[in-house]
Amino acid sequence: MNKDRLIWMYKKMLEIRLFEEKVFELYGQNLVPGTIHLYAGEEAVAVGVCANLRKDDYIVSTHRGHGHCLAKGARLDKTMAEILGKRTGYCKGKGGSMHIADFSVGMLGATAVVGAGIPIAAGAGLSIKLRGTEQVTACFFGDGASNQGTFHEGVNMAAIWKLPVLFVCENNLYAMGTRQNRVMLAESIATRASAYGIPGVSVDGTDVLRVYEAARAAVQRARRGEGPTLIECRTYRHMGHSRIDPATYRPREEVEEWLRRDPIQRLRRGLIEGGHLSDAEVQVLERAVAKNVESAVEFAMESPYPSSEEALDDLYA
Ligand SMILES: Cc1ncc(C[n+]2csc(CCOP(=O)(O)OP(=O)(O)O)c2C)c(N)n1
Ligand SMILES: [Mg+2]
Repeated sequence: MNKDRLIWMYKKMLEIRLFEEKVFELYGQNLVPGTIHLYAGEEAVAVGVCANLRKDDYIVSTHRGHGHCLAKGARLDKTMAEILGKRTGYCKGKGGSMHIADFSVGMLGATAVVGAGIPIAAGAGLSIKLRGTEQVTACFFGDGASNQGTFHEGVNMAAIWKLPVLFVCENNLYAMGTRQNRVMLAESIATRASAYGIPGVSVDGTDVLRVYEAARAAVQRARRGEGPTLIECRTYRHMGHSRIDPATYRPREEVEEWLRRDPIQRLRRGLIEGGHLSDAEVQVLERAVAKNVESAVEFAMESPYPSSEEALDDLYA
């Protein structure tokens, strides 16, 4: 893979991690309304997929959506402002963490309703097909969402109409406190693809290169008009389900094993050992990313809250 793309992927993954560390900190200071679902540990999924997408391609996100937004090119400052409920945010501060959308970069939106993004992605795929634009839609969702009826209906329709959609399952082994093996007998979610007559692949979601390759093949197939692919990325969230969940239901050895497989540290080692960047160059890059995140926080902190008179603006009635 070319060096620029590798570096872009490292920067993006790190940006997402540092951005969310700030969100976590600000939450602790009572500056984040609602709750937050952090993506730490799963960055390689959003970044490996979005590295294959054009600006006019679409993504559909979930309740754990900050990483998807940033990987698709949403702005750090407007994303942070939205999370803090500020008027300068993507939804003028009225959506918050779980409802960010940025149509200008093809980010069609996050949703708090588990599995609800799957039919939306199929619909976006149908729109692409009717317009004949060779765009694609990548739909992110969790292992839990793959047990919803929307998964069956959305994937089946996309399959029969050969819609250009990547169904990207972030299998982090848990849906809130419920382990995957308690609610489904199939070990791999990718095997479900055969029920719809489409390809299903399962990859190590902590290795951004494996995710990138799987997504590349799926994007090529979609742009050729051959239909959707189901990609299962085996990954893990470093933190609890949401900010208030201490995740005591997870065995310590399991957590430690996955922490050792941190996708960001993994690519960092690869970049240095592969001779793409020196240790010093990596540090320069890391400082630059941290500075960008810092500026986003400053922007969001200095921005005003929406006024009460604006509460009903932009609402459908
Ligand atoms: C339709 C619906 N049912 C239940 C919930 C409550 N809920 C929020 S997140 C979640 C777990 C989702 O698990 P998964 O799809 O694996 O995504 P993850 O949180 O692991 O990223 C549940 C049950 C919801 N938001 N929507
Ligand atoms: Mg899950």
